[in-house]
Amino acid sequence: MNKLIIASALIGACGLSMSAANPIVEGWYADPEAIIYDNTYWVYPTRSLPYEEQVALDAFSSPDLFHWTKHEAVLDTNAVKWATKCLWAPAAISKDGKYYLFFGANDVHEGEIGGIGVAVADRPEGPYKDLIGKPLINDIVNGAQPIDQFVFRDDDGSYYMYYGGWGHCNIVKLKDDFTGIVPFPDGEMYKEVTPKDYVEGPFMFKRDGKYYFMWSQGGWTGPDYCVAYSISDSPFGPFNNQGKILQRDEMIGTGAGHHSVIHIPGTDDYYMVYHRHPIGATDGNNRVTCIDRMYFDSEGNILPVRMTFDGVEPRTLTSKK
Ligand code: FUB
Repeated sequence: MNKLIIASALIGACGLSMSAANPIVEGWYADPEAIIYDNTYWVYPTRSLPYEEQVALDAFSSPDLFHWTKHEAVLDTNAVKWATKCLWAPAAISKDGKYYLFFGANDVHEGEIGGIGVAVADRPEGPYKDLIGKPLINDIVNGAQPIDQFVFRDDDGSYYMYYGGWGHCNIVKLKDDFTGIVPFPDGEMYKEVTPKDYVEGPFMFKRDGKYYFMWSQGGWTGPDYCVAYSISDSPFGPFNNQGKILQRDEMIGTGAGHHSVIHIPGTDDYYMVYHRHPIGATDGNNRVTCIDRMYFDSEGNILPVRMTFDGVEPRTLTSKK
């Protein structure tokens, strides 16, 4: 029995409140994408290892944000003939009974094969197979490295993908079957939506009719990596930088960023899932995945997220997403 389970049993027996510890799982994991599938929380992170060793993605599932089960190598480069390394920052979404993982591969540069791919499975735990046998986006457009995609479903049923490293962010519209991208009404395929100080790791959610766009700033190997955000009336922006909401805390961790957000259906409760460097980390890849609560003020602004070692209280789900 692991230490967390013993602790939870003891605390539960004493009638005290308990919370899951941060980091939520053992090991170096970064860029966590969190999503709810059928009352279960799923987290799909990057294995934070040297690039050549990033040849698979693991997933973690939980009924309560406390007990996590590891699903090893849900996507492997063996299933993606064009990908050899740098499996990065998956974006998870389900549609029409299928589960999709959009992923970055190969740390692509101009003239190379790689970029953003898409894989599909019958279950959240995979195994995921390459959907189209080639990258969905290989080219560098508007200066954006094709990595760090996030897939957002708007209320009208449109699927948009935000993506981009190297300080540039594009939005594209996905085909209904996710096998490609389609033009916008003005004929453009890619629109740049880069906010001030943006570096990578975009994320979007909608609350009370407003579009909350979030991203990471700074260098991910260093201590100042952080998350900032913008509120807009449109999925296309403009996205004015409204400030940092997750950043280093010398008592807890540094380089906190590349996050995602969990919204509990039917509530106004939100969680931020992110990675950070433990205090004293010596390698840029020393990144661990954590969860803390995210709150809003009465005007809808996001309040700075307080990083903790305690994490969040266990929470089971009752409604379907
Ligand atoms: O983990 C690989 C890369 O590190 C991600 O793609 C970036 O966003 C950064 O977190």
